[in-house]
Amino acid sequence: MPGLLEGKNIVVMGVANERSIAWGITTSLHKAGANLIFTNRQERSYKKLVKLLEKNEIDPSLIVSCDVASDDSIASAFTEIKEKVGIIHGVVHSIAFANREDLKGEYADTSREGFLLAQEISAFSLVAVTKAAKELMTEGGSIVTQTYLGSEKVVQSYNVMGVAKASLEASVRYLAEDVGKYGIRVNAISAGPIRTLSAKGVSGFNDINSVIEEKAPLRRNVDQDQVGDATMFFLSELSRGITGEVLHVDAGYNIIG
Ligand code: NDP
Ligand code: N5H
Repeated sequence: MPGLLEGKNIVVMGVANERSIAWGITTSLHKAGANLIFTNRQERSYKKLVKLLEKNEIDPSLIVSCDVASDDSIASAFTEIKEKVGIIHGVVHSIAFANREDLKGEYADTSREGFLLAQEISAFSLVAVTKAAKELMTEGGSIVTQTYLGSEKVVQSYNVMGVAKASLEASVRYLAEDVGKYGIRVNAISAGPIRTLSAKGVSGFNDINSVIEEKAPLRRNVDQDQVGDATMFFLSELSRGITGEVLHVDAGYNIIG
C-alpha cells in the first residue's frame, strides 16, 4: 500500500533474521512508505539486520540496541530515538522468550524462575515499552504486539508461553485504556504458526503445522507477509477506530471447534 505510512516514524523491535515475523512486518511497512527505526538485543541479530536492510535497499533512520530485560536499556534506547528522530508514530513489539525446558512436558513442572522469565520478556516488556514510547508519541500513535492461540486454548508444549501470552493480551487491553486518552492505540495480532528461529527446535511445531493445513478454513498456514500486512493495517489510519483488540491472522483456525 504505497503512501499509507508516508512520513510515519515506526520502531520495529524483534528482527532476528529474514524468517522473523518482524522482518515480514518491516517489508510491509517499507512498502507503505514508513521511516523505520530498529532495536535488537543480540549482536548477531544486529549484523543480520544490517545485511537484510542493505540487500533490500531499505535505509533505516536508526538502529539501537535494546534488551527488554533491563529498564536502563529500554530508557536509553528510547532516549536515543528521541534525540535522533524526535516524534514516533508506531511501535512493533515482536519479542518473546521462555527457557527451552519449559516448552515441553507438563506445565505443572514450570519453575518459579522460568515462569517469571517468560512473563518478564514476553509480557511485561510491552508495558515498559509502552511507557517509554508514549512520551515520543506526541501526535498519537499505534502499538502492535504479537501473540498466539496458546493464550486462549491449551496447545501442547506451549505451556508457560501460553500463560505469558494471556498476560500480554490482558496488558493490551489495560494499556489501550491508559493511553487511549493520548490518541494512542494498542492492539495484538494472533498469528498462526510460522517457522522462525524461535520456533526452531521446539517440540510439537511440525505436528501443529500439519493439523492447520488440514483443519483451518483456508486449508493452509499463514506467512510473515500476511502478518506484516495486518500489522501495517493496525499501524495505519485504516484501523483508527480499533484499540485493545486481538486480531487472528491464522487462516481462520481459531474458529474451528
Ligand atoms: P524470532 O526468533 O525471529 O524473534 C524473536 C525475537 O525476540 C528476536 O529478535 C529476539 O532478539 C527477541 N528477544 C528475545 N528476548 C529479548 C530481549 N530480552 N530483549 C529484546 N529482544 C528480545 O521469532 P518470531 O518472529 O517467531 O517471534 C516474534 C513474536 O511473534 C514473538 O512474540 C512470538 O511469540 C510471536 N509469535 C510467533 C509465532 C510463530 O509461529 N513463529 C506465532 C504467533 C506469535 P535477539 O535475536 O536479538 O535475541
Ligand atoms: C505450541 C507451539 C510449539 C512449542 C512452543 C514454542 C514456543 C515458542 C516461543 C518462545 C519465544 C521460543 C523461545 O523462547 C525459544 C528459546 O528458548 C530458544 N531460542 C533462542 O534463544 C533464539 C536464538 C532466540 C532468537 O529466540 C528468542 N525467542 O529470543 C507453538 C508454535 C506452534 C507457534 C509459535 C512458535 C509461537 C510463538 O510464540 O513463537
